[in-house]
Amino acid sequence: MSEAQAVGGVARHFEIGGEFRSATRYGSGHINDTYCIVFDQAGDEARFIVQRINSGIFKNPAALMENIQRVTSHLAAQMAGEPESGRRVLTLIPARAGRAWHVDAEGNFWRAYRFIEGARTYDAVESAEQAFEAAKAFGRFQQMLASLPAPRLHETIPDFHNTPKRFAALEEAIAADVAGRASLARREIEFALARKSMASVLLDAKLPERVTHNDTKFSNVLLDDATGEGICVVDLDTVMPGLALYDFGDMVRTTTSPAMEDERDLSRVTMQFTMFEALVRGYLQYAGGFLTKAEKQHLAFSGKLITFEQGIRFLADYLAGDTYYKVQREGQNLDRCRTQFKLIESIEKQEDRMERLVEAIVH
Ligand code: ADP
Ligand code: GN1
Ligand code: MG
Repeated sequence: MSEAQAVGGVARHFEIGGEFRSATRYGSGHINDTYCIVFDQAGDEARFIVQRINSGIFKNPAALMENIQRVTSHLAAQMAGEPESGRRVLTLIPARAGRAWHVDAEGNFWRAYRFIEGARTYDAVESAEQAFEAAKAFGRFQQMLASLPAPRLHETIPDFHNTPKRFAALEEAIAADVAGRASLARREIEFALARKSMASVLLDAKLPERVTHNDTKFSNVLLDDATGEGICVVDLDTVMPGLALYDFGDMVRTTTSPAMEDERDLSRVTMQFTMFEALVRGYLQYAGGFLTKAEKQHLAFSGKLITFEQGIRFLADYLAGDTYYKVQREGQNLDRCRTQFKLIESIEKQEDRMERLVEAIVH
């Protein structure tokens, strides 16, 4: 059976009417397997997103899906009555057996969403307007979820943004050197070790816990094809308790440089100040209303920290022999680490100016 036929078999377990036509791999995520599937519904083609959840990484997919059900229902209720409200939040399609997910014969967890048409994601930012729109969408996402009723969301990956623990994991990976690659990454290891002291800064800053997205990379927000508006935040697996600045920091990491995450020409990797300014202004459109003084004071720093955290995660995975992130080629995780560290160097050259800009905007 082909992969497409297998996904078609899975799709039949969801409340989708019509005839299955095709399934193709979709997107560029590093963790789950995402497919775009097409059904013929009385002569019209209807698209859906079907995803196999990576249960090696998400140890409790049922709890994860409970989070997503609660979060999407809350967002939908908040936006009810707005123009195009159905395109502004992901809509889960229930499985025929009644739950929000389907478990296949091999024990894989699957889910399905309505496809949001007329919008797309980008792997790299192309304009300051895009950066502004993405940040506005993520800021609004946090704002709407501030009123999510109790109980606290499940932590789908414990200590996900605990940078000191990420650093300790890197130190272990260096010591173990299971793939024999440490000698190939000597410069990167040195770069990371020299910056250890930054790891604990956000955790020590006594910032409030909020409901956050935790994976706000630029390819996780759909921009409307016609208007450019950041119409819908996707990839909700890591929505859980966190710090607002994890989200802002990941925007800076992924939406200020014009280069791809695994770019090998490092001269292309740079923190573009105009993009940073657009992110601050876009994010604060909504987040300006609820962020505390301490959070605002750490906005500029958060970009450097999350870029550092991501760099050491890629480096640790390279040293471990590529067990976490999908790779298409040997050395890709090291290339990804290098872009992160190059971006940190670029941020380090501009951080005074970044701090001054934030201060001028928030005061
Ligand atoms: P991953 O965890 O693998 O990154 P995502 O949930 O981010 O998976 O989905 C991968 C890509 O699929 C996204 O970047 C986006 O382009 C697209 N996508 C996801 N959900 C939808 C949807 N409901 N409608 C349209 N496109 C979507
Ligand atoms: C992973 O699933 P995806 O590709 O959006 C990762 C993020 C990283 C990102 C780096 C659950 O996100 O934390 O920042 O890769 N997701 C998980 O590109 O680890
Ligand atoms: Mg994604």
